[in-house]
Amino acid sequence: MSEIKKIKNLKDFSTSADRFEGANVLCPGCAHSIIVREILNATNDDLVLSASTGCLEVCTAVYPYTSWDASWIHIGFENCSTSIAGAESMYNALKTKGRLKQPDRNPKFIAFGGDGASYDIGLQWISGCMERNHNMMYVVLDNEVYANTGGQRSSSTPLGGSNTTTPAGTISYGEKQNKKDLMGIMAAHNIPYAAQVSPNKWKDLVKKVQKGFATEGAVFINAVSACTTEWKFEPKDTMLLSDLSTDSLVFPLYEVIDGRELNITYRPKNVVPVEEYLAAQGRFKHLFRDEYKHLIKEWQTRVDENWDYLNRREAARV
Ligand SMILES: Cc1ncc(C[n+]2csc(CCOP(=O)(O)OP(=O)(O)O)c2C)c(N)n1
Ligand code: SF4
Ligand SMILES: [Mg+2]
Repeated sequence: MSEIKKIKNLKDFSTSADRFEGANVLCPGCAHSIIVREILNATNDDLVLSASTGCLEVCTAVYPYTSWDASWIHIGFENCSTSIAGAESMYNALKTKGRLKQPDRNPKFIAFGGDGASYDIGLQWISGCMERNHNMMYVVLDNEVYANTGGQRSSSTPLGGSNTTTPAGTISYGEKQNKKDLMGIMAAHNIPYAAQVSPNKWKDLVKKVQKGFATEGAVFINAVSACTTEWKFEPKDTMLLSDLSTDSLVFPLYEVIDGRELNITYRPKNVVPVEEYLAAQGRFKHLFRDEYKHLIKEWQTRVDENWDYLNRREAARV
């Protein structure tokens, strides 16, 4: 068992163990890089990483350069999860056979995928990894859109969002479907640990990731990742948007242990109306037109109902 890394303060945390370099071509203000740094800086252990195709991969591995100072593989949407599960299985087999020179190093096996890769295309493969309970962490960088290919909707895209395949205009308010509850689906695999995180609440994120690293078995993390380009906000406002997403309860922060015990890990002192979250992003600006304003109410109702549901689950421990 490796030791849990001690973190003194934000400066110490943000400047330690840089295995993901700032040199990359992600858009200014992209939350992907902040989340990845927060996760990797939560441990000093060796890392075995994969990334499916998407902004994170495309912008950090422009041949012949790389931003990754760790074992890292770029692989398809489908097998980003299983490549890491395979590496973990191989590691265990070699350990069992006594063929590892340093069997006590306890590397961390982490797969990163976007929402397109995870909510849609790679879903059944992730499901298999979780069901087989591989000792790995799967992280979704959830920006609610296929960002890297120009902003197509995914099954994570929320109601009323304007995207290139569900554009808002005179005859449409944009996305017609509601966002898929991937956290619920993954927790229903009864895996040891599933959690939702956001980069603005870095202590909460680190605590959960370290808990995940200390867990024997499959861990699923859904990270809200504000996208300046597709959500349409100024790069300087990434943390403001992240605050709005957690404080409006659009992205509630919670964990589910063994598919049963649900704990809410952040309760905003002042809950922000969902309207403020929507108003801060260009992708929702049409919702403020008279004919679409009813959708803002629909949003608020859904967010309230979900919060109520999480609270009841927490109280009931089922
Ligand atoms: C099977 C497959 N289908 C389509 C593509 C084309 N493609 C490359 S990146 C990308 C968008 C990825 O979206 P997401 O997973 O949400 O990551 P993001 O770029 O938003 O971070 C798509 C559709 C692909 N590489 N593989
Ligand atoms: S398009 Fe969005 S996810 Fe992609 S690099 Fe830019 S801000 Fe990040
Ligand atoms: Mg995406």
